[in-house]
Amino acid sequence: MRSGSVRRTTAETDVRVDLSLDDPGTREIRTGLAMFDHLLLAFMFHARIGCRIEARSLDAIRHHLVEDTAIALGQALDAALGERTGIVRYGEASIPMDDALVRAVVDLGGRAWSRTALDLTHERIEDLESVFVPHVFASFAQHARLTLHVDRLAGDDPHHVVEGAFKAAARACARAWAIDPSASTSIASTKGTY
Ligand SMILES: [Mn+2]
Repeated sequence: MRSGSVRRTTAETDVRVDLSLDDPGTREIRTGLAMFDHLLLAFMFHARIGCRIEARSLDAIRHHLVEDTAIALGQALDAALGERTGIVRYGEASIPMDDALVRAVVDLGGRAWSRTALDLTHERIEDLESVFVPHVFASFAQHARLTLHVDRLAGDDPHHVVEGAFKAAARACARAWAIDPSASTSIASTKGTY
């Protein structure tokens, strides 16, 4: 069973994340930001992850809360993936949501990189600042040691675009960490290591 737990406590936030890649039984998410909870739940649901996420702001600065939650999520995923043996490694998903169409492509080979091109022009989406969205993906990718490219292919409604992005990233990730039954070696790299 691939699982990871992280407790990250700083002067700014207190974040606890428990993830289970292979047991989607429970999903409890509380960050205090409704739209962020909504997006994280969409991610966990579509990645088929069981999770408990409790994030509390200690300094009332929203940027810190969102960033530290993404860092803890990435660290918990890195722990859950372990040696990353036997996995497909790459994943891709394009997800429509009415007017919106978003593509996410993932590499779990240990290279931390993120590029988010969603063309968000609204300052806020519900109670979440748009500028946080690429920062969440970047912090998550850095600490999970994965490469993530997210592109808006179509769409005007920013709620649909952003929700589509989280769902696409989730489906791409789930495909990438799926166990590959045809893998001839346990590491999906010609180097024999990530
Ligand atoms: Mn929604």
